Amino acid sequence: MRIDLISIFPEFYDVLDLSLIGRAQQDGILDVRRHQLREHTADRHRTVDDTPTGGGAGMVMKPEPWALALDDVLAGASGRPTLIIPTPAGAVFTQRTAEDLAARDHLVFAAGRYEGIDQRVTEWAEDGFDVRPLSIGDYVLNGGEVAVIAMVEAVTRLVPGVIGNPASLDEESHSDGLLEYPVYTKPAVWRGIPVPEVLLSGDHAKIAAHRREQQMRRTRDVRPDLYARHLARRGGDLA
Ligand code: 6GU
Repeated sequence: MRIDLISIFPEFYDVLDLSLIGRAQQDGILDVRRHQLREHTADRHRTVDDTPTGGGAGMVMKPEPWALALDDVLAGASGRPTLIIPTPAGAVFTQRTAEDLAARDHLVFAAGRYEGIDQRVTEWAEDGFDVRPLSIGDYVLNGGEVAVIAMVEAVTRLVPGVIGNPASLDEESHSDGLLEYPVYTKPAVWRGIPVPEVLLSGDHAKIAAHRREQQMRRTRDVRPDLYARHLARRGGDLA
């Protein structure tokens, strides 16, 4: 999978050289390319922002540097890449979004700063890209970079070969609309607190039933919104 990251702070993305994503790059599974948006400006100050048309607080990212940067990416692309524009005004990125994006060959992330990118860039980009404005939740960040890192991590761990043990993807939180069950390791009693006895029984059916119940309880208590949706689809409410 090819991933292009455009930002005025491409250094944010240095963390992607660590751990599993760093390894996947070394292994040639991921081709991550960082781009400095300011390289697509022509003035002495390398200006990327301007005042909002119509007035108001803050600054808006000028459209032209984005068009030039995106045209550069397109020039080296084969098909029609997916362009993700991180914005708190986007549709919410979920595990389903991650699964959808993980099946694509080429993702481009355009991280804005300030109050966002001139809206016409979104419209213009539809010609060459499948454009997806996405938010990572209902709160505001100073810029899109941290959101991009979260999305890149959620997407790339689903790409075959990035994670050593793909079975670990099946039982995790959100994979089936419920939160993950609590996990334990050795010792069986730690600082006076025992692990649930059933987990030591060796009875795999009983363990699976226990874990399912824990998932349901946790989801009901912590995320009633997810629990209601789960019940509507699958039924099986807790006693
Ligand atoms: Cl994608 N960007 C910014 N700036 N803030 C956010 C966000 C994205 N998602 C939630 N808050």
